[in-house]
Amino acid sequence: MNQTPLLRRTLAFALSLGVFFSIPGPWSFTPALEAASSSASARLIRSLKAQIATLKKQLAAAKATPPPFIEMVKVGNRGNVTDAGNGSVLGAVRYDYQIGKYEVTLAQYAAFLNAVAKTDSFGLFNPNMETIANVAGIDQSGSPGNFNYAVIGTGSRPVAFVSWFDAARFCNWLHNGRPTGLQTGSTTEAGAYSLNGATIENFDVWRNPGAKYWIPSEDEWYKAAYHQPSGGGLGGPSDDYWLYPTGSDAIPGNLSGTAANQANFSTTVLSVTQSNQYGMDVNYLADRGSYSGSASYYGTYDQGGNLWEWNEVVIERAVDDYVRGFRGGSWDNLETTLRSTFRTGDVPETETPFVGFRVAGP
Ligand SMILES: [Ca+2]
Ligand SMILES: [Ca+2]
Ligand SMILES: [Ca+2]
Repeated sequence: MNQTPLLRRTLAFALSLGVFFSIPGPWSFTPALEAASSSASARLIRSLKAQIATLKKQLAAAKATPPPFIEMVKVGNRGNVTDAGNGSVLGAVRYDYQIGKYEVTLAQYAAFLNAVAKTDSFGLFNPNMETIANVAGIDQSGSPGNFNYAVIGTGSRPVAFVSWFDAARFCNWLHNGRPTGLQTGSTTEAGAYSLNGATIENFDVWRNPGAKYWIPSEDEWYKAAYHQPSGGGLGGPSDDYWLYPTGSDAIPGNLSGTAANQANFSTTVLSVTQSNQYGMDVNYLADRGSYSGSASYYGTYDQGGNLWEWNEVVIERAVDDYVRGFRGGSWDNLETTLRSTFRTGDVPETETPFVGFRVAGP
């Protein structure tokens, strides 16, 4: 073949990209090519180069697919034992599942509100999301039927002032494919949980079979936070469970950044400001994953601190005392609340600047 060195290099490059045979074109490897004039070769080279450039752009675009709306991590090691070393019956999960890498963020919750809370029938928005500067938040504008929502500041901080029911509705919305519309059975009221307008205590709500997103069970949340096998060279403590969700049995610090065993909770100083002075106008929430050296074994961030996180468990169940669990402590709490041994909760309609949530899935 009388191809020029440049043409050979170009063809070799096309082959190395694995795209050679997908290049459409008016050319082919026939004896006619050998007879082509040098100007024809030059045209061919230009054409090939242009096609390769187009293909490279298409490849890059294919690789740069946007991240999923909710980033999840896999929690394997199904059939693990409970945290018996702590005298706990929690932590054993018989199946593989996924859990949110981060708490649900303001940006995600604002997208939810813009999709299904133009008319906010079931109170997904709480005005405190806008006005309580410590955790703000989300701004609501417009009027009923035309509400609009915008993130205040960075949207990577977690959303607070959400009830257990708000979290359940968010899961339904994800389950239903993030639809837009009124708060109905096809958007927020059915799917992972059959809510049908429920917003207050003393109402039985359980995860439906086939749910695609849900509020983690207490065991699912606990395992993702504290479990790390000791066997098989997997590096966990002898009883397979850490005391803190930062992969440690030692009391964490509260410095953001790459240092190990850190979280957004309160020591003698508040984490975000590193000051012991509380300020009403200060936002004390950290962007998701800010304590980047402190992931759990399964790769979750901020299970300890930032905000407490709702789980599915019913801790108390009486007519006037119906309590759902949350775990992990918040920006305003001490390290003891981050521990696996610290279990608490509140009536499920409670909305505070200390409690948010993350989602789980199959
Ligand atoms: Ca609400
Ligand atoms: Ca342990
Ligand atoms: Ca948290």
